[in-house]
Amino acid sequence: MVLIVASFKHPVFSDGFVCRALAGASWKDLKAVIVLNKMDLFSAHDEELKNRIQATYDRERTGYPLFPVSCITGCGTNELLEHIRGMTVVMTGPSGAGKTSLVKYYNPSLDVRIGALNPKTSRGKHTTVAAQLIYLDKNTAVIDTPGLRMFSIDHIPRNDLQFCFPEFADYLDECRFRDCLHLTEPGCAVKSAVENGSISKIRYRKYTDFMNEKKT
Ligand SMILES: Nc1nc2c(ncn2[C@@H]2O[C@H](COP(=O)(O)OP(=O)(O)O)[C@@H](O)[C@H]2O)c(=O)[nH]1
Ligand SMILES: [Mg+2]
Ligand SMILES: [Zn+2]
Repeated sequence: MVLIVASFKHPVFSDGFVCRALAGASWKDLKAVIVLNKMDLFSAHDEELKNRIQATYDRERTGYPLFPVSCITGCGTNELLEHIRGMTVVMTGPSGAGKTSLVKYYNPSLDVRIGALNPKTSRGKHTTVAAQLIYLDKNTAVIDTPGLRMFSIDHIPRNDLQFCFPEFADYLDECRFRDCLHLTEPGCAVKSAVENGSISKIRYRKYTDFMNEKKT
């Protein structure tokens, strides 16, 4: 299972990063979970952003659980731990999102380095330089990995990217053309689902962005 650790701010939440990582996990048939860290920074005017993120990755549609957590207050961390108990999971996420802090939260005696954020850009500084497997209890382990600027999905063939967006699945057989790639084709059931709100516009937009990036 992959934990995609993103902070809801500092650094700013990136749908691009999260959607790439989700697609990458799906391509390898790995389960994925979204961890929305730094909820201690939440204030009243962040309500809209939080609702927007939760709607975009809505579990009913995408199948991905989302855990809002904070490594400072500990909120949400028990629910997350229950979800991963007994498994070995790998974390990925932008530099500075708080991956190492999360392991440290669960395992305070651990000697790991936590990075300071660049005060100008709120970006992380790649403090974790190698992957490290840490046991949280006898049967549960987390692999901390170096932060990434970007998660590449170049290895996913263009025609297969559609299968890496689980919420498209119900519509794929209903497109007019068998080889529909859900871009500009007429009679596309995926696009109709986006228009009537059954598929998130943001998720679909990421799909089209990624498709346009891919040449073949
Ligand atoms: N406010 C707040 N800051 C956090 C939280 N988790 C991590 N940080 C801070 O974010 C920065 C980057 O953390 P780090 O764990 O090194 O991120 P990584 O690059 O994803 O491993 C550090 O300054 C942490 O103290 C959190 O839940 N809330
Ligand atoms: Mg780290
Ligand atoms: Zn289509």
